[in-house]
Amino acid sequence: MALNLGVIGTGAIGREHIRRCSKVLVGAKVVAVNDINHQSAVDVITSLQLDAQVYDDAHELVKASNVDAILVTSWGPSHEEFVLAAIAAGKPVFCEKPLAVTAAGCKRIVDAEIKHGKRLVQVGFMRPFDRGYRALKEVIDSGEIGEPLMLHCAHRNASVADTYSTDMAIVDTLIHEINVLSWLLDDDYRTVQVVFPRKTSKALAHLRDPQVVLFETHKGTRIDVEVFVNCQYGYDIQCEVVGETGIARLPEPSSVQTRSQARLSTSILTDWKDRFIEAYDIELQAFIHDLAAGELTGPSAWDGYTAAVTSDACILAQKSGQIVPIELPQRPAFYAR
Ligand code: NAI
Ligand code: ISE
Repeated sequence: MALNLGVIGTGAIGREHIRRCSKVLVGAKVVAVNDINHQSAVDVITSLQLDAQVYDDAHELVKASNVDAILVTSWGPSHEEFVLAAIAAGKPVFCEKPLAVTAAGCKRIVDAEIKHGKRLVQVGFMRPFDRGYRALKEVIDSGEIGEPLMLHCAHRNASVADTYSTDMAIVDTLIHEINVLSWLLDDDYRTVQVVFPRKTSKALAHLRDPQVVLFETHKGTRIDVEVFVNCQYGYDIQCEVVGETGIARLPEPSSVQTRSQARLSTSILTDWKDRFIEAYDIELQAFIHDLAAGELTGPSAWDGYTAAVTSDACILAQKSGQIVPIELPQRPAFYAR
């Protein structure tokens, strides 16, 4: 029997997730949608020709008797309220990153879930589902390149909205690397420093761009992540792992190579929706499948919480220019890997 989904937030990623749950994935259908912009909710069900009800009150959607599970795809500051409401109703919830905008908010969700006694929350960290990162992890875990010593990474967006601020480079953008790199290395972060290179003339006055985030892990691995959100040329995610005996790189997304007009070329994607399209499909299919099987296994509320603790330290490091310690709490048995 199909899982009935209620979706809160019908903006860019909300529409994408509604489309994939309705047209691509198996085992679920969208029966209810909500957005503070009523017309946006109406437009999405009209354009996808869905038989779904529009709710003007998200809490009524959460409580609706025909809604089995919730997708939270609204703006970050509203996530905590809706995830807590889903837990209070005893309903599973897939929440886009960030789980909550503060570590304290994430902790409230962790506490509510533990009190409920069973995992209900999956966070929308899709990179561990990406074919390229999985292949990279297999190489690292196989021991082929020895112990990882250094990682050189980049997270580049062609451009960002005028409302994008310097701290969003951490909480909105780097948060994906915070999640995926600790998973990749099976290691935790110990310290962070943020340095600002020469600023690009393509960024608005209020935004410091690019920035370089330098982590040290507990095992001593050094990681540099360049976050550059006005790079102009495309959406480009890079990760190179330097090991004791070799180097492994995240594969480029597949694209046709052409030989034409005396040039050899391969196009670069421009949109996160396309770069991670398969990973989004897989993460949500896993959520639907795991619920049918009775146990969630994807990125947990604990992963959302530790990412928020780490991003808080990154923000302090942005402001102080200093090396800031990252003190991650002990993982409870409830969230055993
Ligand atoms: P968006 O601005 O395009 O859409 C957000 C929608 O939520 C808007 O339609 C807005 O009206 C609605 N909304 C805001 N507050 C609400 C509330 N209290 N109740 C009901 N509806 C509300 O934003 P976008 O890009 O879709 O991002 C949404 C979330 O998804 C963010 O947390 C963002 O970080 C995350 N995201 C994750 C991505 C990923 O790669 N995993 C990619 C893009 C976004
Ligand atoms: C956006 O919110 C995302 O989550 C994308 O994956 C990321 O690449 C982008 O920088 C964010 O703004």
